[in-house]
Amino acid sequence: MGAAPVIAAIPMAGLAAAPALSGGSGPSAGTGGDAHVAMGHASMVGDAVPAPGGPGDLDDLLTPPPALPHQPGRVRRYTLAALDRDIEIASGVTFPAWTYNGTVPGPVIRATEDDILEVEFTNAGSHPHTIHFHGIHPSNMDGVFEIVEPGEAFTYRFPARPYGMQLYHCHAAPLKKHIHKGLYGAFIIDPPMPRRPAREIVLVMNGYDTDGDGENNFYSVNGRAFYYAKYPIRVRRSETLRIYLANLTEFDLINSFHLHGEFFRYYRTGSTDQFDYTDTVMQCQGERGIIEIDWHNAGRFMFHAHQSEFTDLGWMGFFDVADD
Ligand SMILES: [Cu+2]
Repeated sequence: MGAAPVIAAIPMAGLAAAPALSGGSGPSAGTGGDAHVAMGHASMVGDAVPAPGGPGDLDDLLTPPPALPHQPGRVRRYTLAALDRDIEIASGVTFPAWTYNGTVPGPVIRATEDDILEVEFTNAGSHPHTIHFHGIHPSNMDGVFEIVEPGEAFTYRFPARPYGMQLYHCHAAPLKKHIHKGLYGAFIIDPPMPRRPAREIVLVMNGYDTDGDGENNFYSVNGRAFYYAKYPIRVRRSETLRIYLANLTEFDLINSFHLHGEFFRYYRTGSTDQFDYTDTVMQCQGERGIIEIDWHNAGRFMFHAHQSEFTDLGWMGFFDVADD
């Protein structure tokens, strides 16, 4: 093959703090105030990829808590705190985030249908926040009317339903800002009849506007640009891979997931048995679904947004499928 492909076009705004990227031939000319500056050629996968953090850093966001058997009335407790936190979202690029529990996205919440979900929320941030869950619940648990001021707390408590891939996010005004700053996460509700065994992971798609112009400069899954290109996700060919996928990208109308070399079942929202058989899905803001992959081949397979700009700005990764 020819020259290695360019993987990253780092926006101007990120450059001040960005270290030199490996293998670069120097920035090329920009195209104006909104210019993206090509940082040269770098490896597309492995250690040479410029991505923040070390291996395993995102394991708590990638791997959901295990599903529990159906037991109506059982209480599932979670504790969430809103925290202002500077986080590294791309190599050398820090974002002043508003977080749940210090990460973007926030922690994965999981319950089985008919569990009582109890989320103790403390606002330790500098702005008023709430938690709005998707799903079925009373209006006084909807995260819209009870604004939780800094230093205050609120406990959300309601039966978890319906089963499927749900999500949660802050619903304080202005909504666009509170979501974009990072207050969102995955919320899985398991069906009464357990899903069949699988390796399970969570991928939350998002973006970051680092220069305040209302457009995203970086994209990722689980919060860090190019992370799963640097650290491919290892899976076994004999094991179904189940992906709980959600789109919390602000500013852009849609995001998407495309898998190379394979097809998968896609259950939109995951609340029925209906699925599409495809290799590409599109999600609007707030949409989510469940992907199930039965691998035909071992090897290294890329996954990424099929909006090429999102791919180049961080939303891409790889599965290493091991034969066994
Ligand atoms: Cu908020």
